[in-house]
Amino acid sequence: MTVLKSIRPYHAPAGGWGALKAMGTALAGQEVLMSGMATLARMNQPGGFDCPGCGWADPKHTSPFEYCENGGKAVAWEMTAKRCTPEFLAAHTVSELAAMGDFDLEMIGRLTHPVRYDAASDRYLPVSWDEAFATVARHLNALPDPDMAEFYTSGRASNEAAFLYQLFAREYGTNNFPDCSNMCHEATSVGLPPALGVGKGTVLLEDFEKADAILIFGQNPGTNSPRMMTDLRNASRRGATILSFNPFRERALERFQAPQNPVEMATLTSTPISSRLFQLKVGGDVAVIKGMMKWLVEADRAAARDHGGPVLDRDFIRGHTHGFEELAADLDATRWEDIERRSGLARADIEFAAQAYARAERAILVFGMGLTQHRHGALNVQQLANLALLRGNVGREGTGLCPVRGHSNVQGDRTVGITEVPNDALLDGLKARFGFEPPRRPGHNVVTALEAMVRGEVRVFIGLGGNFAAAIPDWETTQAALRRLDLTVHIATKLNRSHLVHGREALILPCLGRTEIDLQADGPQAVTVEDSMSMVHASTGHNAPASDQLMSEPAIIAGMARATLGARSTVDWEARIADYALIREDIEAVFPIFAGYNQRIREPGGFHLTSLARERIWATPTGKANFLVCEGLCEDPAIADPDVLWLTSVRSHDQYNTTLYSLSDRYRGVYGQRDVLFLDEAEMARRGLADGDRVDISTLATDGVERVVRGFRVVSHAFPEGSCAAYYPEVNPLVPLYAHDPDSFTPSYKAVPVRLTRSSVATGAL
Ligand SMILES: Nc1nc2c(c(=O)[nH]1)N[C@H]1C(S)=C(S)[C@@H](COP(=O)(O)OP(=O)(O)OC[C@H]3O[C@@H](n4cnc5c(=O)[nH]c(N)nc54)[C@H](O)[C@@H]3O)O[C@H]1N2
Ligand SMILES: Nc1nc2c(c(=O)[nH]1)N[C@H]1C(S)=C(S)[C@@H](COP(=O)(O)OP(=O)(O)OC[C@H]3O[C@@H](n4cnc5c(=O)[nH]c(N)nc54)[C@H](O)[C@@H]3O)O[C@H]1N2
Ligand SMILES: [Mo]
Repeated sequence: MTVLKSIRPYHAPAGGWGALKAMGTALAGQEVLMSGMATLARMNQPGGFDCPGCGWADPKHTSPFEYCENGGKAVAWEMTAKRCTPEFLAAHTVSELAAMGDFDLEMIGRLTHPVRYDAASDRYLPVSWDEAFATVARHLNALPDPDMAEFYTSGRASNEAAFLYQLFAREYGTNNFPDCSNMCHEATSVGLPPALGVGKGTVLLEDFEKADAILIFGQNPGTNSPRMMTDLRNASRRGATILSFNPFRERALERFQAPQNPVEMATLTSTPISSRLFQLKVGGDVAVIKGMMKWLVEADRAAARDHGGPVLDRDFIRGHTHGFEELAADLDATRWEDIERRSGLARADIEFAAQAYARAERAILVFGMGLTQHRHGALNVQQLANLALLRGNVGREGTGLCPVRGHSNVQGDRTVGITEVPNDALLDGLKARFGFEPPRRPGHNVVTALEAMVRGEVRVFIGLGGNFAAAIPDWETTQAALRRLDLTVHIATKLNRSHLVHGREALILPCLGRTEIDLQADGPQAVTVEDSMSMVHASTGHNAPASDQLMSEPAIIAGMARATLGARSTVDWEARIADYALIREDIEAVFPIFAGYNQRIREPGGFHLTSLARERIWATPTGKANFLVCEGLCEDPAIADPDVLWLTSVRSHDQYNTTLYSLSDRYRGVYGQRDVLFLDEAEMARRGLADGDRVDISTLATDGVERVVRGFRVVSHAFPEGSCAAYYPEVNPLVPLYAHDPDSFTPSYKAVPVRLTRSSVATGAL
């Protein structure tokens, strides 16, 4: 279905009939309307499968309606009746496929057979599974150093698949585990431990029922975790204060009509979500948070002088924390005029937010990519932790930090060992269980893997899911490096860009999806996943596989491992594939927090992996929760150009990362196009531009390399000064590889300094 290009402001609330209609359209578009509805009834239910969409938690008492518009789309995309067959691939050269758009590639449908790249015909041709595994083995065993191979993971992989994957790579000899979370919540995983002793969130779903205030920084729940809207709506109805900090006025942060609520649906009413929306500048979060903390500290001093009630949780600060004096000194030294300039918000507005936060007995601080994907991502997260600690909002009912994870099992993959910097406990655990000596050298993350590829030090790339070539920054350089590899291997469900940006030899290995029956020697298998709130539960597919040639992810990994390691492996791979319960026993042996794994996943809703910070036990060097000072307001001194705009990249309502469900973005009023630049009218006027004009966007780089995307249509959107936005991944060519957080290596996807010029290209290429 072609949608005409248009820009039409969206006036309705988020959710509602529009959401139901969109879900129906997605299922019908994939020709699975009836079977899709039946499948959705099993989603997030006991004995059913875990939604392959986002990582938001499932409520304990499930209603028969535990899915959302975008979960529905994710299922429709996996269940599609369309197929990418060997006949289709034989009929198209890779160069022809590469000329197609990402949306059209995905629309070809599910991959049905393993294929290998044939350079002579420039086509992907069928290959047997054994031959495919032998190819992987030949390349890996030919490398003089195992660190010349990269083992990428995307966060949809189950715990069982991820554990086997790291087992294979470590027995082979490397810790090179670039992972999608390196581009996502790594700033959380790296930023939080020095503050709280844990790198994960500290809330459970039931805390949302008790919080008096919920502050949402840089996260767009209506699109990226729509099931969270139910929790926000309930909180709003209870009278909780919801404050949002975002350069965009995201519709779902304003008003929501619950598709599960018959009254709102029948009467076309909706629930207001945010009490206030603070439109801050791109990258202005540290300034806002420091401003709020400055007010809190000063108000607390004033209260002490006037014998009023405390504003800070002084007992908690005294008994549980370290570094308060240094934080207060830093806040005293921070001037309001700098805070206002850097945040784009008036002092009165920041004080309003601080007062609302101070009035709440219990508060939850939610955050997403708007906070993590910055050069100061870890510092952002740490300042938010400071804000929580000042009022004792960690480790108490109805309070906590809530990083909203992306992929449905990105958190679980890290828990079961996908990490390039393994600790001794993990390595010793592997050695004790399996008897081989795992490598102790740190491996590569996404950025260091790409740097090594650019230097020519990598020969083989294996991707467990995902779309690496499209998700990464700096396409011109990084995609060229991918093309120079000896072998690229992708375990995937659908054809995507990464399969076309391939090495000299290439394999696409098609796997089962979450909704499909995984039948192995000992019977049908379930897998397990961990959600954003550290709940671990089982997922069982019930649909017939898209093709009888598909293998499960664990089976593909075991196939590669057996072919590569042969007799030198100490692992009985076959037994583990026959019965995944054995893999869970391995996980339990290596990670004691999984004690009783196989029994506990039988509990409805699964089990919780304990978080020490939730119990106010601080696994930090000081034994306390630490206030961590960040100097200044995280401004980039290298960029002094007065014309600079800071470009952020966001997801549309109709995409799942690099997977496009359509070219439209309903809530932001964009239809049939993605090559748009959201720009404020004042910034347009300053540049002599009008709504509808086309511009080229180029990066103000410090390495002299030209990075430009052309022909983007200007769309008027109210932003604070100096901020603008476009869609991910269309602007990834603009993000320099060097522009990453020095602590967490998270690329600065949410703040690229750019300049605009009127475009000579009449229409966008998209
Ligand atoms: N339907 C759907 N669901 C998804 C995904 C998807 O693509 N589609 N992706 C999944 C994944 S992997 C992830 S990580 C999550 C992502 O979910 P989110 O974290 O919501 O991701 P984004 O849409 O990238 O950006 C979040 C918000 O940050 C705001 N923002 C941009 N720059 C700044 C800034 O400097 N400061 C602040 N405060 N805000 C800023 C944007 O306007 C946007 O509203 O969702 C997951 N769920
Ligand atoms: N500019 C910019 N860049 C970004 C971001 C941003 O906000 N802005 N966000 C970053 C973030 S948060 C993330 S997480 C990354 C995402 O990076 P990735 O996780 O690498 O990308 P996805 O688009 O989620 O991967 C989609 C592909 O996964 C495959 N797939 C789907 N289901 C399955 C399955 O069940 N098994 C297997 N094996 N494969 C499957 C399909 O082939 C599909 O094409 O992108 C990052 N890049
Ligand atoms: Mo993500």
